[in-house]
Amino acid sequence: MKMKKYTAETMVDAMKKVRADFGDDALILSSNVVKSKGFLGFFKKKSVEVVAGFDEPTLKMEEPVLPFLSPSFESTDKTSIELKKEMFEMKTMLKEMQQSANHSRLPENVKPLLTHLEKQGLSAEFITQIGEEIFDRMKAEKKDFTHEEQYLIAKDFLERTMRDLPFGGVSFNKKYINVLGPTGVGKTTTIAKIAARALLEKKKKIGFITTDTYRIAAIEQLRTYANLLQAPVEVAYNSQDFEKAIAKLADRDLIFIDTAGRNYKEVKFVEDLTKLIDFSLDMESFLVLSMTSKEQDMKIIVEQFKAFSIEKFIFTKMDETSSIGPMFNLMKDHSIGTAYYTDGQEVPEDITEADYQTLITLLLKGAYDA
Ligand SMILES: Nc1nc2c(ncn2[C@@H]2O[C@H](COP(=O)(O)OP(=O)(O)OP(=O)(O)O)[C@@H](O)[C@H]2O)c(=O)[nH]1
Ligand SMILES: [Mg+2]
Repeated sequence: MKMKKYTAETMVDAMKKVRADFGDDALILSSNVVKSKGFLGFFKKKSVEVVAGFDEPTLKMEEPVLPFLSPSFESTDKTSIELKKEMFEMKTMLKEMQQSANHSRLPENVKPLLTHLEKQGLSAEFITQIGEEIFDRMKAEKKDFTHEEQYLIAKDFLERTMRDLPFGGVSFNKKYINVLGPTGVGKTTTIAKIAARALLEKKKKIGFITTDTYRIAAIEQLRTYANLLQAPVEVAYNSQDFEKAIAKLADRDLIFIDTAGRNYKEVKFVEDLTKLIDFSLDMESFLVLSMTSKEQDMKIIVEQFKAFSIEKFIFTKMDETSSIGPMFNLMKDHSIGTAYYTDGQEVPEDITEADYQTLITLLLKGAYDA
């Protein structure tokens, strides 16, 4: 993979540069907003730093390659996919070895807890830290701990890791609530749930803008919810429409922005968003991820959206999984907390404002079930 780092004033400019070099198939490997120090805290400048990569096309099978006639075949082919795969496998193996070495230092009665956390999909690093903590405390107190005592240590460790991150639903301090995320994760349904609660429980005047104009059904889906809530919907096909929608909904307390689910691993779709939505508005942006997605894919999506100042995550489809470890891994790795989690299709019932204590209880639940 070819990689290159770009710095630009805005995400849009950075994306343009990436696209000029690598085209539509570029992958964003990381993105960050960097602030220059400025003079005595004045003249601070924000810029966006993006690392992008491009996978070079590998050998096509139909190419007449005769390995025995070409001594370099094995090595050239290996440099591409094979090597990357081997590296990945080796890293995974090393991690597992390190982890089991750590586990083997621990007494037998700690294993059910660590095995439970593994099943929950908590990262090896996280589990090792918890194991170490229990081990150190046992050493210090020169005794084995009961399951209850271990549970409390794990709970305490998880709480310390999570307590400084932001948790809880919309703040109601910002007028615009922007909901982003890949296809089909539950963005529109979740918007309807949050909006209904804002209207029913907080008596807010709500409105909607949808920028999801790729499918007629998407507009209709949002309209159906908006009609039930007797709230206006504006459709924005381009940035001019978006500005007009903002003006039309000026009297609203809260405006929910629904976006199209696209394959956001591709730069061009992320770039489309920046062209359409005015991210400089007084806006809270949430990234919606489904707990049924693969963790590796979620990680890439989070990287792609980092420069959008994601306030918090929203995790959906909790009802369709029994392992919620990846949620903790993502929060810890990116220092982003969680606003809500959803656990069903019913609007507005199936949504809960997240707090870390409840999530930790859910993660540890069943640790000692035989
Ligand atoms: N089981 C379950 N299903 C959910 C949950 N949230 C949403 N869904 C379902 O997931 C499907 C997709 O939901 P949408 O809200 O249309 O998802 P979206 O992200 O807006 O989809 P696109 O706009 O196409 O990207 C629908 O069938 C929802 O009912 C949840 O928490 N649990
Ligand atoms: Mg949608």
